[in-house]
Amino acid sequence: MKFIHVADTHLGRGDKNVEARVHDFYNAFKQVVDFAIKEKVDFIVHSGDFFDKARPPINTLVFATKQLERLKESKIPIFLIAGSHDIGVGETILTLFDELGLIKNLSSSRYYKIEDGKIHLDGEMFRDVFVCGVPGKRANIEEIYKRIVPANKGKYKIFMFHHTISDISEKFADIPTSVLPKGFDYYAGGHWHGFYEKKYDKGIIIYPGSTEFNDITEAEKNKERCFMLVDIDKNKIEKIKLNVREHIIYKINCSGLDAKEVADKCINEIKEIKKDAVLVIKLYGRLKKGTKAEVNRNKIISWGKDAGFLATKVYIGDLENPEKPFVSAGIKSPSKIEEEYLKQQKYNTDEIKLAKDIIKIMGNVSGKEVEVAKDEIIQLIEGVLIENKKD
Ligand SMILES: [Mn+2]
Repeated sequence: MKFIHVADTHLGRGDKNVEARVHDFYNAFKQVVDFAIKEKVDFIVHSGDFFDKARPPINTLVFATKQLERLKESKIPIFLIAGSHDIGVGETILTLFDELGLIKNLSSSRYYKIEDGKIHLDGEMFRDVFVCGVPGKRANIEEIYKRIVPANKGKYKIFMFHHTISDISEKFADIPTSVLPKGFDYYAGGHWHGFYEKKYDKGIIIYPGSTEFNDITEAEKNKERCFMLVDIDKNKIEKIKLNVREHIIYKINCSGLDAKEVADKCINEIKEIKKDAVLVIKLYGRLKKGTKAEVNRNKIISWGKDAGFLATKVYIGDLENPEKPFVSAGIKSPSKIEEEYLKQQKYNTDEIKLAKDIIKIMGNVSGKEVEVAKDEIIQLIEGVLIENKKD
């Protein structure tokens, strides 16, 4: 018996200014479905973040429905849990797909009952395989794990979850690894977007990672995207590589430059030109003159377009402005001081508003909410980019 383990497909995600990137996320999932049908796997487990939002756009729903119907026609069930992105306020669209019989959402209330303070996971049997899981909620999650009692059935047992374990990263951990229930053969992880594997109890924990690059740090850390093919009888676990859009990343040192010289320096330094790849330029160092807001990003972007790149992204987060004397503090509020400082750096009113919104979000971040804050910030920035595009 063979199954596929996939996670974090984030359907509906992608750069809103580059339509092709939205299709890249579709294409990655379609590769999984094609493979499943071709290899005649028995079932699929998906560890959450199937969609990027709890209420995805119509186009995304059309795409997902067609792919799930292909699986249904081939009699390949897909067992799934809701990830942090699938869970919105109130219901998730997964309920609809579950009701239509296109997926089995094992994190829905149909699959567990609460008795004497314990959470009994009933899961689902597929022949002699037992599959169960918990949704990617964050609130009180450690306590919830401690109350979990999975049903004891099946010859081969799969536990699906959508949390980062402390063994991967203490900093980003949602749960200590040790709260995972014991006795499973395969711990199908999601939420952590890179590949990770580790033995646990008598089984193995595996995170295949996301199927596409959700942000630049993912493309920077690991060029590969994959899903898992597991042959239960042969006790064999295989990584299946996905064919995803190439990201070419350049880090360009701008120390001692005038802001006006930065664009030309970037254009001169880019030697590797690949048609249809995403070009990522990360600027760093302290400028000698001008401010980072004065870097002519549009010149770099339009050069990238002419060179044939699908998209060009220029990041100025690590670039520093020339040293300036401090603003006198007096009895002003921190917010006022931030604003004055940003004005002095020649940012315009919209940019100052964006910066203040970001500072506000970051001021409320605790370790566990980093991903949520990151999403909020990305949305803020994308919002501004779209606004500017309209002008
Ligand atoms: Mn995710």
